[in-house]
Amino acid sequence: MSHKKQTLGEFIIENQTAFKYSSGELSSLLNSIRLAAKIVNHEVNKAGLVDIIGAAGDVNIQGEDQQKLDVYANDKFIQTLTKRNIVCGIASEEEDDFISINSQDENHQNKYIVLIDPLDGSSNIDVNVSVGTIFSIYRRVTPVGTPVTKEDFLQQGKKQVAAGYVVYGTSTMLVYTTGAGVNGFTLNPAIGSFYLSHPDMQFPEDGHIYSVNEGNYIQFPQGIKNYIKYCQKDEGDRPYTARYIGSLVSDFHRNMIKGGIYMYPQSSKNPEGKLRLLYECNPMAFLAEQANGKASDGFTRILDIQPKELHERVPFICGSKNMVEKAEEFMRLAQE
Ligand code: AHM
Ligand code: MG
Repeated sequence: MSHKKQTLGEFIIENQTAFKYSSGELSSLLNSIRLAAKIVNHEVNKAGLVDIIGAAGDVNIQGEDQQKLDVYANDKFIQTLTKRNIVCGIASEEEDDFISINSQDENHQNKYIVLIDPLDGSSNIDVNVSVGTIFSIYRRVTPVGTPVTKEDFLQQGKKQVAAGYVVYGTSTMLVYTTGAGVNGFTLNPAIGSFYLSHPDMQFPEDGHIYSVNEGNYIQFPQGIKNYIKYCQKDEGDRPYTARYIGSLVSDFHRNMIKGGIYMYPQSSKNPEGKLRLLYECNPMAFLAEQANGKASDGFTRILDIQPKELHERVPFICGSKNMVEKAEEFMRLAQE
């Protein structure tokens, strides 16, 4: 069969045996995400048509306004993930605490933990700019059949068994990894199926795009300031091009295809950075490494960080390997 015609459903089944646990459960879990992604996509696509956009009035745990579509996406992913007896716990950007599934049933065999940002970049919705869903999957560390604990969620990113994102862009794509490379699937909205369109995605080792909210420049650490000046210097293949959508998934997706670096550093306003380690940075870092890229907090590999809190934030530098290493070098030099 030609790769171009392969659907996501077929791909998941065909690659199931390559996965070390290979029980079919992860395939089923990925299929739930595929299904929820289609439902959310349908709703996101008509955001401009129906009166669903705008703040729902709630404020999430980080003190940010929640858009109605965030709530919708959160509900749909949780509903879909809960239905099959595979997932034992879910943590979401939109939920203060983790959700324990089947915790009353001692016979349940559910092994997987899902961490999710159901609709990232949602402030972009009312201006018709791309948003995304980010997901991260682990195997639980506590015994099967017992209620999940925080320990199941606070695992280092390198323990992820799968991660991915959906970008609701000019086309909708689902991009994921199970630790054997990164593959991208594009939704054909007429048929409602995702097709393998971007097999074995790779960050170019070098790039010419830098993505950062430069409005925060004055508040950045000196190493980042110096790196930004380096990007702007008229020398060799520089200056680089600045591209910042303000939607992590879209900025990452573009940089992976074209070559580039995304940065959300610490600042005096956000001393820990803004992005969340567990359901934003770790999944993107896993994807980046699987696509020959790199992800760091400026000094440490993101996937090595031991999380302490569910909603913990971390400075995030991610993208083409040589660019991330250069930014790290500037961080190191500024420390000396
Ligand atoms: P959110 O989870 O509240 O949507 O915030 C995450 C988003 C990222 O998608 C994006 O890269 C970043 O926040 C943009 O932040 P800023 O507007 O401060 O540049
Ligand atoms: Mg988010």
